[in-house]
Amino acid sequence: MGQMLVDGQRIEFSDEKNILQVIRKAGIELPTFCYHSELSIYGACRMCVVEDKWGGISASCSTPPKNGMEVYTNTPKLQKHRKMILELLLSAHDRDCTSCEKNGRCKLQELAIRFGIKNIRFGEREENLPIDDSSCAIVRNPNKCIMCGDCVRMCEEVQGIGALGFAYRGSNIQVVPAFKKKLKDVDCVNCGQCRTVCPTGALIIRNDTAKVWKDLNNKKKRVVAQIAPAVRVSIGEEFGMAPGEITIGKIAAALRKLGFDEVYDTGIAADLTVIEESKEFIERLEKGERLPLFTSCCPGWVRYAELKFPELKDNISTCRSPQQMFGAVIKEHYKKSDAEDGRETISVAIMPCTAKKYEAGREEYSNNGVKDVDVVITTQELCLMIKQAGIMFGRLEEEALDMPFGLASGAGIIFGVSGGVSEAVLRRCYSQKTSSTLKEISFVGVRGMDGIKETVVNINGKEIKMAIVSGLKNAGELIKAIQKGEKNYDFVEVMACPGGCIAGAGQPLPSSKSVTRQRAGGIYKADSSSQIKRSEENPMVIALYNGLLKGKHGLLHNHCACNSHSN
Ligand code: HC0
Ligand code: SF4
Repeated sequence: MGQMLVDGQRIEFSDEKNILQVIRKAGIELPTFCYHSELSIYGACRMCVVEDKWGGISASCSTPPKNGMEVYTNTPKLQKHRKMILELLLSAHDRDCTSCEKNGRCKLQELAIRFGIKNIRFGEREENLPIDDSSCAIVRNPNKCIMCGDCVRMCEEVQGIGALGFAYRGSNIQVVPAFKKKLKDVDCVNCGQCRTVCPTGALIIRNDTAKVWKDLNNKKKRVVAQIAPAVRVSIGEEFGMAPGEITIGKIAAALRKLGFDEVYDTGIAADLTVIEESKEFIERLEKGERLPLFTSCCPGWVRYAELKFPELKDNISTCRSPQQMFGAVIKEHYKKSDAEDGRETISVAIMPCTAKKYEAGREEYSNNGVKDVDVVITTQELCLMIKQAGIMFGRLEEEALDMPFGLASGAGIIFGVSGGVSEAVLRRCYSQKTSSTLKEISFVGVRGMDGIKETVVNINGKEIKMAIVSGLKNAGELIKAIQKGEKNYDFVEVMACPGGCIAGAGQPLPSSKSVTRQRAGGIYKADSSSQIKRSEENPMVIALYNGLLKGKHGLLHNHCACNSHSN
């Protein structure tokens, strides 16, 4: 515990690691491009500088607080310093702000306005570097990069991948994918987390809305939407609503106004996943083989495992992700009517995730060139479409989803948060089906935002060890501990994004740190108010197993060694 003076105000500190945190405690918003509390300190942008009582200047993010310290945050010297940095950044920056995707949300633009930058005294940038749009998920525009290194640290420190790095020196310095290759040719898993910290338009989500508009305007196409669990608790933020507010009814109304023919819930396919994955898990437990079972619904994680731990191939569940189960089921469902009425069904997935774009394009999810999921758009892209159409989202009357694929159990909905898949599988595996069992399950340690959660549960007399991981670096560390024999589990849930899909890179950019928790609260609230809590009790799922899926369980699985899914 200590005290320091910030602009003459006495502020106490205890576990603050740097004076930037103490200054924020004083209610002063110091500008910074490269400071993120979850990443290491880089101290490169120097916007957060402070002046001491002797006129010395230092970066507040990399200076630890000391008792009796006295700093000033807004002196003429600091104002001049910050303006100079902004002018230098702007002079090297592609300034086509009006057509930039980040217009209105760009940190550089925001600070240039805040510091009243009108003229840039330095010369214009000379060359235009090529835009890298090779990735199916992320577009990289080096002309808008300000070298803060946030993306590099995110990819390395949170995701444990290191797909991005610095190349060249001095004024030629650039952030580039490893070995200066294109993004699609390096170990990028398309998680998009680099893009969540990029302050400018240097990293943006690939925009696939044009494809959707084209199909919506074609009468010969039956355009069918599936809505992922996490979208319903975040989309409202873009329209002034609170994070966590459940807006599934408004999403349905908006999609119909946009011209979608049918509007369904990915959560029903999550219910199918619960049933298939639980069966697979119990079988493996009985045989004592291919354990731990790793979940397979997060495409960023699956790609990471393929690249970094290919030896785990047989441990990963053979279940397709809910997105891909839904795609396969929907194409099967409309096969006959498409042939009869001469229409083609286009399946559009609305996801919080950029890696879902990659997943839908994987070879195994196409049949003779026809994809199970034709287009994936993120929550943000849907917001854009809603705005383009002039729909006032907040004012929409709530509408119900369509049947037969518009009903998900609470278990299917909680997939959207880290720990949700595990909780849903436990609900299925426990033979006791009382409401107190449900409560018990929610308290065993599956909930919460920790990057690694561990729990031991007793399923029908057998002790089961589970781990729930989010963030790929955490996943890598856990796998290494398993491989060294230091850890032992039966079931491991992995989600690439810290906190799970609610924090996917395709979601609206969170306005504060508490947003992920609020979204999680919304997901659990949707579960609490759901009349059906368990996947196997969803009448639409039961009807599917008794109808369309009879003899066709293969639609729900990737190839696997056991061959037990043909019926
Ligand atoms: Fe997720 Fe999913 S829960 S990955 O986070 O499993 O994107 O929301 O749609 O597929 O259901 C994302 C969210 C999904 C899938 C489901 C799973
Ligand atoms: Fe790294 Fe994910 Fe960004 Fe790819 S999308 S560069 S893996 S953070």
